[in-house]
This record gives sequence, C-alpha cells and structure tokens, in this order.
Amino acid sequence: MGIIKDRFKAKADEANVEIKAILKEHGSKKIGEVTLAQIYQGMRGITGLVTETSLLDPQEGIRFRGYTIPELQEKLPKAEGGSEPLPEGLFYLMLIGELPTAADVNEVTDILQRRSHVPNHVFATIDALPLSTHPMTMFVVGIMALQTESCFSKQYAKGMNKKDYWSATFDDSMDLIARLPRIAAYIYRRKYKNNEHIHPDGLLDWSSNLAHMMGYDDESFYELMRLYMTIHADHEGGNVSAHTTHLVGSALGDAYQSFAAGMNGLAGPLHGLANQEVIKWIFEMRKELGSDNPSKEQIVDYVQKTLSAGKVVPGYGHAVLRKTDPRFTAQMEFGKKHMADDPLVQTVWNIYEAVPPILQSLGKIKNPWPNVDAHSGALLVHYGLVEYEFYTVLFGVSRALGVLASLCWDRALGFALERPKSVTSELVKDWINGK
Ligand code: AMX
Repeated sequence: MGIIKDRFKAKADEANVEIKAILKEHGSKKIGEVTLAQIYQGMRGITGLVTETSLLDPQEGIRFRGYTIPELQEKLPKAEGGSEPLPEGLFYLMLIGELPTAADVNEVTDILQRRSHVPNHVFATIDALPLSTHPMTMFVVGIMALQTESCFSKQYAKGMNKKDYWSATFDDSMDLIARLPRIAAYIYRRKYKNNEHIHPDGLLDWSSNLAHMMGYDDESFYELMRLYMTIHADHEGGNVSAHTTHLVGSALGDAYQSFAAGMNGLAGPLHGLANQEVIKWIFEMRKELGSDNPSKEQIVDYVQKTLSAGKVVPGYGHAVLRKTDPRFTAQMEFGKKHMADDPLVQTVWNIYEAVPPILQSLGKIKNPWPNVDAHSGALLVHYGLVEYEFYTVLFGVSRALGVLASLCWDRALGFALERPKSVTSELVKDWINGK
C-alpha cells in the first residue's frame, strides 16, 4: 500500500499549496448568488462544496477526473479476457487524479484482498437482526459494527496530530472498501440463500469476488459487476450519499461513521433505493397486466396510473442531469451485447420510449429522462438476482469508492467542519418587508 499512499500524499501536498495560493489571491471572488426559492427547494444549483473526484455536467453527465464513462471503458485497465473497466482503476483515478497502469490496478486489487478480513463480531451483529430486516439496514448495521476497527478513532483518542488525519482516514478507507464485498455477500446469502455462505476467492478482483461470494460465478456476471461498480461509484459531491458522508466526516467522524451515514442517505427512495423501486414497479405492472411483455400502449396507461396515484415514476428525473444519464446508456449497451432478447430488458427499453414524452407533457418535471436506476435491476434479474431489495446494497458497495476517495481528500486538504447558516420563515418575512 506504501506506494499508492505516498503518491496520494504527494498529490495532496501539491494541491494544498495550490489551493492556499488560490484562496489568498481570489478568496473574495463571488461565484454565485442565492435566491429564496433555492433555500426552500433543496438548495438546487447553489455551488457550496468542493469535491475533487468527479464533476457532473447537466447535459453530458458524469466525468470522473475529466473522463466520461465511455472514455473510462476505453482507457481503464481490464481483467484478463474482459472488456469492462476494473473499478479498482477508477478508485485509483479518483484518489490520485491520474489514469492507472495495469500494475497500479493490480496493486489496488492486492491491497483490497489483503485487507478484506471481517471480524466475527460483525457477522454476529448482523445475525442479531430479524431476517425480515431490509438489506440496507443490515448493511449499515454491519458497517457500524466494523467501526471497532477504525484507526482514525483509535489514534484520535490517543491525541493524533491534525497533520496525520489524512493518513488514518486513508487506512480506514482502504480497509472499509476491502471489507464491504464480504459484508454485502454475507447479507445476501443470509437473507436469501438459507444462510449458506461462500468463502472469498483470493485470486479474484474486487468485483468478481463479490459476485463469487454471492454465488454468481459467471464470467459475464463478473463483467456486469465490474461495470456496475464503476458507473455507480461517484456523482460529484452534492448528492445525498456523497454529501452526507462528507458532512459527517467534516465533524471528524471516521470513515465507518461517515460512510454508514451516507448509506442511510442512499437508502432513500428518491436516491439509491430507486433501483429496487424500478424493478418492483415493473414487476407490479407485469402482474397487473398478466403479461411479461407489456405493449407500449399498456406501459403508457400504467405510467398515467402511477402519476394519478400521486407517485413518482421511479428511475426517471434527476436533480442535476437534463439528458439521458450516460450510466443508463452504458447499461443499455451492456444489455444489447449480452442479453438483447431478454423480455425484461426489452421492457426497460420500451419504458424509455414511453415515459419521457409523458413526463415532459406535465410541464413541471425538469428532466424527463432516465437515470442510472432505470436500467440496473433488469440486468441483475437476467442473471437470476431477482431479490430487488438487495440492489441498493450493490449501489452502496460501489459508492464507497467515490465517497471514501473524497473523504481522503477532505482530510488531506484540511477541509473545515461543514456548518451552513439556516434561517426561519419569520426572518424571511422580515427580509421581504425590508426589516
Ligand atoms: N415521476 C413523477 N414526478 C416527478 C418525477 C418522476 N420521475 N421526477 C420529478 N417529478 C416531479 C417532482 O416530484 C416535483 O413535483 P412537485 O412539484 O409536485 O413536488 C416536480 O416534478 C419537479 O421536480 P424536479 O425539479 O424535476 O426534480 P427534483 O430535482 O425535485 O427531484 C428526483 C429529482 C430524482 C428526486 C425526481 O426526479 C424523482 O423523484 N425521480 C424518481 C425517483 C428516482 O428515480 N430517483 C433516483 C435518482 C438518481 C439517484 O439518486 N440514484
């Protein structure tokens, strides 16, 4: 781990010098204005955070350190015989800011293998929950049980120097990322596969080891996991899971506490839980229509019904994006390559044709196009992973790569406690009345 950690430190030292100089010379530069509507409506469009790992363009979608998803698919190292990027490479890119070589990616894989041991009390803690518990709750409880292992918390209690925060956060982040596949797979096998567990395979990469421990040993499923873990990893800093992780970390919560908080955010249906909601919604539609292959007209009627019931169409819309999410497109391409005849995948594509004009016609929805969650479940179902309540856990394992790389940067750049100002509506009325 030494080499990557040293490289990170060198990059962070450079960035610190640069940011200090920028702030000294331009610290008072105005970068925007805030309207009343924005503070009442979820702070959309207010630039208020620095996140180094990725940047979201409303038209183009996500870029990780400047690279789009198709560019990553081309440039990041692949597994032998595979054509999807290894997410270990994306993690390296987000952390170091440069494309990794194949050797760099191997080193990340090795580090994650070496640090993947999960202590028994974590499994015992998960086992204490009723089997009916939602997998995301089990996941968060498992992460919190693992917090006993935090280097940051132990060193802070001993009186750590501020200058060393980054190092303990780096170690915790690596450990946590290494251990998440085991925890996720444990939850899956406990809840859905009769509590029969599968040992990790020390020769596999991070994503295929997760697939293997869940019981999916198929080269094309491994490829799906590599793609899935890459595209869900990061979506700049303001989304609920990234922002929450950053916020909790700003109070010097360790990586376990910060990430668990972020995962509670991901578990909301307007954010990461949307991936389970999409498949649930499609399964309900199929059941109601008595058909596994609903026509476009039937889909249109079902969408209208969903909207009339005062519900959202899951998988559509976005707070920042204004075009089809390139993460949706990447999954559609995967579907065309590996399972073009699958009726569920075809239904997802028919929904893609049917939904946007309907949402657009309502006039109030800023983005009628699909997001990442509109497609992911159908690909998983194709391989037999039908237990949709588990899907957000997979999203969460991937999201660790981005938010924990960011947390390392937060501590390395010495970012401050986050504490924006809030006001009451009484004060707002006073402002309006010029008091
Ligand atoms: N179906 C129905 N109504 C929708 C809608 C959808 N898919 N998307 C937005 N709307 C509605 C909003 O609820 C809001 O209605 P209101 O004025 O009556 O409250 C109105 O359109 C305006 O919303 P917006 O400005 O376009 O979106 P937003 O920034 O407030 O919300 C999001 C964004 C994602 C929460 C919203 O589009 C939504 O609820 N989508 C469905 C859930 C979903 O797919 N979430 C996953 C997002 C990606 C992710 O984080 N994983």
